[in-house]
Amino acid sequence: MINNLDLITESKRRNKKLLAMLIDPDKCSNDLALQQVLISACSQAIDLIFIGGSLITNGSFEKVIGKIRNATNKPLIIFPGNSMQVSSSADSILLLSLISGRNPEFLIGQQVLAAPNIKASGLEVIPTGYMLIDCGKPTAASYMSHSQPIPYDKHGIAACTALAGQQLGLKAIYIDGGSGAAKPVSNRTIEAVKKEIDIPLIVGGGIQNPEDLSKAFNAGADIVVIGTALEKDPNFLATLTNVNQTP
Ligand code: 1GP
Repeated sequence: MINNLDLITESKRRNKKLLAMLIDPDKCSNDLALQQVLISACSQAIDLIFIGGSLITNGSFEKVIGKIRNATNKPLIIFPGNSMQVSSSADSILLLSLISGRNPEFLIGQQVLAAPNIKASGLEVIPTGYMLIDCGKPTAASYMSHSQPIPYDKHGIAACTALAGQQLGLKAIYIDGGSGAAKPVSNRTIEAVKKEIDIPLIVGGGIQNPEDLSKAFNAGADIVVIGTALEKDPNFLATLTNVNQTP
């Protein structure tokens, strides 16, 4: 029985930081791009593979998951942009509730639509409070979810939102500037959220270099997610040797 939540929680307990690669199937439209993605996914630096996207236009969700599954046994976790992104070829799914927003469709509506498919898939469900932070520009996630991100410098709002998520019984909190954010979530926000919660903290959006990654880990992220930087430069991982993961 796959239990990636246990793996994540146990890593947090041991202060072993985890690096997650985000794969957007829409960006793997040609074989070369897919090949690059698979090479990165197999890199030793990557602990977890997240897959999903705000909008998938090329119908490649299943195909890309299948290719990743064939290439590696690393934990493969769906990070769904909507209720259609469910596949039994993955291990787990972050069942996201967009707790930073006030759009009921992404707080509970999409989850209701996905519930029967998730049950039938046999995926491990990881209930996750998802929080968008305004990191300098509108992102696909904020646009597609019709939700207003938490302002960049409102650490208190971010902290209380995460705490409420934990009190509601969610098992992880993901604070995200959105894919391709102009800058990462601030250290102060990560620290403020970390101080309030005991459950694992996932941080992503706008991580562009080893310094950004290091800062996010040091501020309290248990898992850092990188997508765009890896899409732009497959050699990015080679620069990370001294950054992650056990302090
Ligand atoms: C987006 O947190 C992820 O939801 C990753 O963001 O693509 O900016 O790395 P980037």
